[in-house]
Amino acid sequence: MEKLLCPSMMCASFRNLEKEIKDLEEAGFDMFHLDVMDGNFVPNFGMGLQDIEYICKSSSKPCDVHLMVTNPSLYVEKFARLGVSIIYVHPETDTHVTRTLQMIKDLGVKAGIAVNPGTSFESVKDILYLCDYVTVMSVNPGFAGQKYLDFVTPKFKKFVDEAKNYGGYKVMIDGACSPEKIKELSAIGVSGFILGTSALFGKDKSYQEICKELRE
Ligand code: S6P
Ligand code: MG
Repeated sequence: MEKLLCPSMMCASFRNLEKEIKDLEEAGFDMFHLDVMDGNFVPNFGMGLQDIEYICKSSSKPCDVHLMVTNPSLYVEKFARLGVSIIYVHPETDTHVTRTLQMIKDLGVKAGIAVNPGTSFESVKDILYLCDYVTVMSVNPGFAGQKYLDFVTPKFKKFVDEAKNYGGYKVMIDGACSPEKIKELSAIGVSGFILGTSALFGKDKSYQEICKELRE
């Protein structure tokens, strides 16, 4: 199965963002993953509207935005207008998440949820009909460079196996996604891989070499 390889741009060098975008595109990565954090839902701050706008405008690849913010429904329209292709919201922080997911779809954007390590399949199954993508988080959201949480692994299989019953959403992994995890999880049907410090950034190899190795 074709893998969706998605660099997480909060891990890129902001000193020369334009070159980072160009090098990653030329290396063959598929989609840019853009993390937004509000210092409330997660104890950290992430990229803001201007950063997202800059990356979307500078890149010829699709971008997704991962809203790690309280009450995401207040902001989906703003991000949709910047030209992102997927908006992920956290069901844990949205009282009316089905309304938010429908709002995202009505704006012409693919709708996704990102689920915390402690959120079960059962607790979100009723909203899966509205999801085009499900990102399973294998670290607690908020920071790059954390350790993979092993207890999350069975949940990938559960979401993959159930996808056919809910309209065929795609399953992604976000958090400590190493080359070994890509191999293991793509074998069980995970489609997309969000790449930060574990597989892509801060390595001695070129983006080109890394992309080629990860595809193989
Ligand atoms: C973290 C965020 C992620 C990270 C990514 C970093 O909350 O949502 O997208 O950027 O997980 O990857 P790594 O390999 O450093 O954990
Ligand atoms: Mg993310």
